[in-house]
Amino acid sequence: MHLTNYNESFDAVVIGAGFSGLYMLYRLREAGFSTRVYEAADGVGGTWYWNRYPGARCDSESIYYNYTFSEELYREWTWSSRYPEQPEILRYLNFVADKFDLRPDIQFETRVNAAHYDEETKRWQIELNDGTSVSAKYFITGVGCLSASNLPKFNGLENFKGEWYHTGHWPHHKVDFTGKRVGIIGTGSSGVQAIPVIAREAEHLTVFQRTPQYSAPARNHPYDLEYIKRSKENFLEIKKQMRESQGGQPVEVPTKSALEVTSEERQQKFEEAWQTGGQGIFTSYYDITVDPKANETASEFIRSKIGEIVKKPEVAEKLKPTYYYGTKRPIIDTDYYETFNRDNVSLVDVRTNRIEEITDNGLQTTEAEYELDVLVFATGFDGMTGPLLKIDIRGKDGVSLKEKWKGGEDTRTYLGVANAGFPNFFMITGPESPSVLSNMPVSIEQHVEWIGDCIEYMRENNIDTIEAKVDAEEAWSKHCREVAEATLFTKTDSWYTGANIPGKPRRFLIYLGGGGAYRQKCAEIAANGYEGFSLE
Ligand code: N01
Repeated sequence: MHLTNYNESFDAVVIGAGFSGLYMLYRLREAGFSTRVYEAADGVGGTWYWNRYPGARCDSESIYYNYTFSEELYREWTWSSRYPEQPEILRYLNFVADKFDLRPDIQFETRVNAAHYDEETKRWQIELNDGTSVSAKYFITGVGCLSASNLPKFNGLENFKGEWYHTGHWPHHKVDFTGKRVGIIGTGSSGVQAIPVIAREAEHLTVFQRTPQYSAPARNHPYDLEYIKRSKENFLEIKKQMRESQGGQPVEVPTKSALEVTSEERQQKFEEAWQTGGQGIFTSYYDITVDPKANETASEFIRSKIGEIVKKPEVAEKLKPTYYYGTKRPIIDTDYYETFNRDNVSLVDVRTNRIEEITDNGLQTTEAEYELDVLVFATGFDGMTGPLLKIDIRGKDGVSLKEKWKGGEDTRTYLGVANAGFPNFFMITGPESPSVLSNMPVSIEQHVEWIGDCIEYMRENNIDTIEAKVDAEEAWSKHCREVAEATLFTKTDSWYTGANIPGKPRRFLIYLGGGGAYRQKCAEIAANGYEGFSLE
């Protein structure tokens, strides 16, 4: 493709109007760069626009799951509860868009099909799905890590006479389950949130489970006004702690091994975390995700809780996971295991009772046919690289990102933000950055600010292009893999490793060195004149 008739040209084009794109637009516009955001949806919100399934809510505490770049914004917005539901988070992002008057620079209902780097003009040529094209000096993706939904290829879906939905592309109208026989495939975070809510409405809910999951109670509750007032007063301290912390939340860093304490002490700690709700078990001891024996203590604690909660022993057994706890995203729930005590809920283990096909009337497994009126796919996403590879992104010599990453066999980036061979292209929370194993808004802000500073630096120093060097990229990618290999994360099949997508090469693409340390590293690289980059 060589586009010459640009409809418009900008300093920067950003894809996506979620947490990433909104702040990137604000940051660049404040610095005086002409910026256009393209967004496929008809509104802002990104993840929180699309994931409207019943029960969708955040699993980071709300007072930390927001922007901290503006104290005024932090003080103006008040969260209702510890883990607010999707509509409230979407309202927040709309509030941000209105407060900073972002909409005039966002073109909605527009997809970027392709972005090609033109070596002559040193600009990106960006092709949109309406047939027009624009050009930009800087091309920035804010496409998220989990926006390419995964609909597994089940034979016969086209014959199904009922309604079907994917949690990641939920319709905007209310889906009424009343009096209906509903089936749900998938028990990750989305399934675990949706199952209790659908079960309360449906005539019958059949849960098709491939891998049982560890989940802990969220113990969501409304915030009291005094707590909110204190958090606003302590804004600067909270912001500092979030930015310096390992995971983007002011959580006490565990200093003890699960194996150096007595079993009574450990049990008490896990029990306290269980009663408090949230991710406390995951952060209880420093070796939970690195030492199999330490991991087993937490895994067994949750399995024993499942045994206590679920009344039918054969159902409880099916619900007990065996993989290393925490190496798939630790889930927090409201009444998940309890839901399997309801008379209108049944559990099918599709590892032993395999799904053969979707039929006109429901779902056929190797053992039975389940008649269904509604089928819900809570089957997740092609994570990390999926959203980027949906776009035809080509750098120097017309090489595509897909080719550069060898179809996923050799995905490598510099800092998760840049790619050798792709000048002036930045990825917000790209592969090999802390992204999904940190509190996303914090990691997003760090990338946006780093990219914004970099672009300002280029303007001040009359630099046309910035491009990651091959050896710097190689070293970063190797470091990323070494850190991951020292943990149990790489030992489990999960979307973190790409194992959820048939045929996707297995590669762990999240930087596990900690958000605070990563932030420092990025700052040092910038302070040293963008070490590891060629600037021309
Ligand atoms: O997706 P998942 P998700 N046949 O990949 C099953 C974030 N998130 O949408 O485990 C049968 O975790 C699959 O089985 P298995 C969060 O980061 C956050 O739930 O692969 N089953 C699994 O059970 C999360 O981690 C929140 O064996 C099939 C399920 O589908 C990420 O998004 C809320 C199958 C997919 O689980 C993804 O979560 C929601 C097949 N062919 C999501 N293919 C918050 O709380 C897949 N499965 C903020």
